[in-house]
Amino acid sequence: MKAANRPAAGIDPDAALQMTTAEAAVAALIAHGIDTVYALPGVHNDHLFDALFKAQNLGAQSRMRTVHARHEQGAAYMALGAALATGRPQVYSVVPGPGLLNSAAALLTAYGMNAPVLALIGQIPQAAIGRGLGHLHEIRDQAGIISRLVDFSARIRAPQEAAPLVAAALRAMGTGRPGPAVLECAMDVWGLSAPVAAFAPPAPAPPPPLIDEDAVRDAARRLAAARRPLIVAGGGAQDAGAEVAELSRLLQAPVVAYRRGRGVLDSRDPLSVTLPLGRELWGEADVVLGVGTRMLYGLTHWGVDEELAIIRVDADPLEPERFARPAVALIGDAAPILRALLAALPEHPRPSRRAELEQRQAKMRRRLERLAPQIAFLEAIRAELPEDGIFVDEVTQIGFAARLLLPVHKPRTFLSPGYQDNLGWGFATALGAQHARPDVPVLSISGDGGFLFTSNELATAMRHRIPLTAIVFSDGAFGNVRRTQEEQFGNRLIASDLANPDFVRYAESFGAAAERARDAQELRAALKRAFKRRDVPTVIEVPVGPMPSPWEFIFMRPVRGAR
Ligand SMILES: Cc1ncc(C[n+]2csc(CCOP(=O)(O)OP(=O)(O)O)c2C)c(N)n1
Ligand SMILES: [Mg+2]
Repeated sequence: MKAANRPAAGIDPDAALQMTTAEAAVAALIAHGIDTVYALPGVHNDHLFDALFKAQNLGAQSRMRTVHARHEQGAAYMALGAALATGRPQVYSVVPGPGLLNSAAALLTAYGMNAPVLALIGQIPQAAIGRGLGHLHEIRDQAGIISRLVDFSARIRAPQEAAPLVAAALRAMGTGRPGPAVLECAMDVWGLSAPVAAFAPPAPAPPPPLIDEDAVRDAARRLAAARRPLIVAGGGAQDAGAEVAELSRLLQAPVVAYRRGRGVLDSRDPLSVTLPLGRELWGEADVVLGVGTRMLYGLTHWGVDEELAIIRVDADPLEPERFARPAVALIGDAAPILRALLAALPEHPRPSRRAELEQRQAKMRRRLERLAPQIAFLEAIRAELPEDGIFVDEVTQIGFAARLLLPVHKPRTFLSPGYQDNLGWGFATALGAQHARPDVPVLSISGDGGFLFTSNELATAMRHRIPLTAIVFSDGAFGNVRRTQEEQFGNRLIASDLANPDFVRYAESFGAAAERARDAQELRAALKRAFKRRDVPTVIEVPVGPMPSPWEFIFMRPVRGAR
């Protein structure tokens, strides 16, 4: 029996057992292969935590771990990081009202990133929901609020509903466009006890959507005839790295990636390009193949015209037509569709574009030398972070530069928040990634602004012995905002200077290892030490000055269409 389909140890799958709703929900999660709940408890969820207590003592194969955080956003970001690093669904649980809202930025980010995160949210007593009596943590229309944040949500109203709703939520999270889901449960319902089928077998996965063979042939014909094909890879291509690489080789098509698509094609391949060179190539392309990407930059910044045929591969049937109807839309998971496309493409060798792309990469690289201070730090990071180590990006100067310049070698090793670009997501998300992937080093980078959003979770890293390495680039400012005020608002500086703690002493006060690195060389040495520590987190403070702006390489003028 596969690990994911196993009933909890000692449970006869066919017997009905007296169980609480909470116990049934936990047994169902375990049966679906979930092994961790990131959580912050409270009275609404007491029965759930009691069920989690009992589940931590089950046999090694069916044990559930509970990892408690110090703020609900920390718990939710940790689940998000674990989901992104593993590609598997992850769970968090918090109290209703303020607990839900505290976790909402992470839930929003999970939605934007199509990340399979299941939230178990408490509720006031079932009979009081909707009456506005002022129960603890009551919030008006919690179910309505949730339903605007995620695509699948439901309330568990009885013990017998727990396992089927867990199964339905997990299935919805992995069907079509993946994404988060929420299950609510009233505080008195978690504790209700009834005979429950001990183990609801996971609902069979719906058959994958049939691949539209006509559309595949059409796409293959267009790509085969293209003179300057280009591939744009997004987050939806992360599990199709081999297929994208093969298509790129066959077509000699460069692959553009920015935030979520980094690592799909190894940066060492000269056909692997980031945003600024991607824009040049977009201007020359006759056929663009978008794989698991909204293609926002191409479609809305760089421009489209009649000469450009667009082919979209997307798990979400609504996505390809959002901006404009593409020449061809292929709906479903990227890997099987690209395999069908590869099978339909005639094998006719094209002249190599390797030398051309090497030369153009070198030229672009010379332009990007403007970002020299950032590049020096990124070189130190790449030199020490192993190929399969995970880099967690932030909304900070080094992060912006990393999206353009950090070589990324493997899928799921560059975690970036996508279009939410929400400051402060990084540290707690990285903590979840490191918890779920103890086998590889995870590196979080933050500015001094973003770090203090969730740095309280250093206490969680200590409590659960998570050996994350975190760099804090400290410029005493919301540097990105300050630069805008300097350059565009007559140096009228407001709300952008920061009073900081001593980050080394701050981290040490939690029991973490900490040091200060004054330049790229010192950072490299500090990283070498940090990645060897596998028992405590490490914080490295890097004091920095203002850095050159990356924005000319990100928000760029159109290269085609109505300019
Ligand atoms: C949730 C959220 N709030 C506010 C912002 C706006 N914002 C973008 S960058 C930035 C400043 C970042 O400061 P810091 O983390 O110190 O990085 P630095 O630019 O100094 O390197 C702010 C406030 C945002 N992107 N997300
Ligand atoms: Mg800063």
